[in-house]
Amino acid sequence: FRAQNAVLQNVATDRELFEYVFGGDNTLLALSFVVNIALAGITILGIAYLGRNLTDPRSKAIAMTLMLISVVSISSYSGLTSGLTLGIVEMPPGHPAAGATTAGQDGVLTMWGRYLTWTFSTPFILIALGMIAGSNWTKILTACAFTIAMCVTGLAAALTTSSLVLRWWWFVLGTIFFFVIVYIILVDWTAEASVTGTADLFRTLKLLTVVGWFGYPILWALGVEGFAILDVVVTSWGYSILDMITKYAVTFVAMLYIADEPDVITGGADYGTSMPGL
Ligand code: RET
Repeated sequence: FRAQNAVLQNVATDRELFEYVFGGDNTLLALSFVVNIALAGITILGIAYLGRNLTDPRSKAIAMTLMLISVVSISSYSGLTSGLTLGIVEMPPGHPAAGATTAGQDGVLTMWGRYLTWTFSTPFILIALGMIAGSNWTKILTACAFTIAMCVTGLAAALTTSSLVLRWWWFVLGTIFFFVIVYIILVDWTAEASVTGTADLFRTLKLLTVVGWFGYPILWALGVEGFAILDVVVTSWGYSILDMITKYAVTFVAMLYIADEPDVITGGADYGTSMPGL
């Protein structure tokens, strides 16, 4: 019981974490959260504006899916900003940041809310990409299941304090799941997009997505969770900038295209958006 109590006393509250981030010396870290709240808000409004004249049911479904990416994002960054989804986590023996202290407590600042909310945002990115490619639900939902698995293993890797080997084991598992997604995008959806008539749009989106998504595990490994080469401010800005590419840039590229050429999608699945007989 005494040991448990000691652990509990070492748990930082959301208010302590909020004060640590916004209390003065960490303005850059705070900005890396707040900027994305603004960008997600602008993106939601941008989609509403660009999509105002859409009539094609499949284009509307894609626009709605794109909007949900930023709906999750604005919530995710609100969680980080409020301190609710931040934590101070002690690294296991052998980790380069073992023995570190943050805000007077043992451990490093962990933005675990990022890994949690990727679980909800990345499926919408993949649903939108899969629909643009004209793929079927089997492949779209397979990609979604693997991205959820990938993000949850990332969360597990970040929060595991029992052993260094197990932290990296989670990371390896997540990377294997990631390769399944990369395969679906590069092989299946690329082929399907050329049949569907969206090859040009898909090529741009694929580039932004695959290159952007590779940045996340690299940043995880270099950041404070991994080899601790980058400090938490650089890591956080890294993720925030990657989010700008993989979410907002992808959204605007897709929306501008769909708003301009609503009948661009000529083949592939219709996802139940059309009503037979009407
Ligand atoms: C983790 C660690 C485990 C191994 C791998 C990872 C990959 C994460 C990725 C995240 C993408 C996030 C996006 C968020 C947008 O909202 C979890 C870092 C491979 C690819 C696009």
